[in-house]
Amino acid sequence: MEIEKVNKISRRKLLGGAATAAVMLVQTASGKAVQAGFTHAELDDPTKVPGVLPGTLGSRSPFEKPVKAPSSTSSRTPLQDLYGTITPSDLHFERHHGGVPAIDPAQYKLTIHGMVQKPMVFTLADLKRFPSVTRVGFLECSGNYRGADDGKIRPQEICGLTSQSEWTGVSLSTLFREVGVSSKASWFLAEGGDSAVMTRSIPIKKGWDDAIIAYAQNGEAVRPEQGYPARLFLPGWEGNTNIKWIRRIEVSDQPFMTREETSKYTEPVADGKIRQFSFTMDARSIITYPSYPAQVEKGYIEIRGIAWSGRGKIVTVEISTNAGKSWNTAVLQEPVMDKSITAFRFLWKWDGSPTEIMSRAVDETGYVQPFLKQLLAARGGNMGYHFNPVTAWAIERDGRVLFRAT
Ligand SMILES: Nc1nc2c(c(=O)[nH]1)N[C@H]1C(S)=C(S)[C@@H](COP(=O)(O)O)O[C@H]1N2
Ligand SMILES: [Mo]
Repeated sequence: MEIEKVNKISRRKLLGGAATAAVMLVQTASGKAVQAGFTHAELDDPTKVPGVLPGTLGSRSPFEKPVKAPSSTSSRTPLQDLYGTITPSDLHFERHHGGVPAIDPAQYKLTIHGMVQKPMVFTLADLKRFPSVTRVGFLECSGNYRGADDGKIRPQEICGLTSQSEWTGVSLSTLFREVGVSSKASWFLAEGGDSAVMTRSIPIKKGWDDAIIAYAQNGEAVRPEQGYPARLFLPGWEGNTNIKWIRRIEVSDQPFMTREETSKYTEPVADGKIRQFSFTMDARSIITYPSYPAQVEKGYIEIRGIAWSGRGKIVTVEISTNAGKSWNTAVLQEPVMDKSITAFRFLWKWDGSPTEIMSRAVDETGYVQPFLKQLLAARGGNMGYHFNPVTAWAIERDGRVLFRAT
């Protein structure tokens, strides 16, 4: 049993008493004491043993071990292990093209120049002096799709390049007013201070609309992996345009045609042409419970999942429990927010016969999440960026849950 495993080393043997609670927490944070665990006495009756004293950092229960799934280019959020809509910051997906840079916040600068009245250089302290804004929003890499034939893939593999945070920073429009952006400007370049020096051209309209230079994430400074000390956050737009470690903005009257918007982050379409500047993330949803590797039992099952759209609010999530023959409406958990992840649920009574369950999101523009077949038809059979197909889960006779392509 799980308890036996955690019990191998006694916490008291390891630390010699409650006075060393702070030491234990430091060790826990570094991962060393995570498997240290508890004594039998503690687990049998926690009311008979004094607990650990308050410390300097909290930590997860050693019984809970959600982890990102890393590759050399990204690491994916364990969507199947999460609840609600906010991704814990240490489980936010990561995608970086040149690693995570070390940036001293005291040295950090953001330069804004080009078609402006007054080019300016802002320190981090300068950015924090401006009026601040906070909003919840999802971030999704446009390369966020993986399928498989054998069915043994989790939501993490299928679309774990989606996460959501509460972001705080200064509106880019505030900085635009400060430098006096020209009325003739139509684009700006955003440049990162990492070894990839990632650059993207963004229409100036988005900058005036809801773009944020974010220096905080979920109530604390932005994490290094997410762009510390400051990143561009463009609500609803493809992850790649959300330049991390942002150090320069150049205002212009045309796009800059950088590598990431010419050779990459473009999609083939059916007539053999290539679609460029496909900024908005289309509506998508996924059932996160039950999903692989869960096994379910006959009777009532609360189907749970998340839905989001880069175009605005989610208005409906439809659920099918008979492989798409008929659809029911899921309950959306309030608050349903603009360009944000919305949680949904649907109470289902499984009679024990094999079937397929799936979810389909509809956003406020009327856009309906497509099936994989429809997407492939529209893209001339090519896989690529901006793949948001309906995901189905096969429920086997023995209750095992497996991925099914739609
Ligand atoms: N400077 C810089 N910004 C970057 C990247 C990068 O490699 N360098 N990767 C981009 C890509 S492809 C994505 S999907 C998002 C990922 O953001 P996250 O790592 O905070 O989840 O950051 C974008 N911004
Ligand atoms: Mo990305």
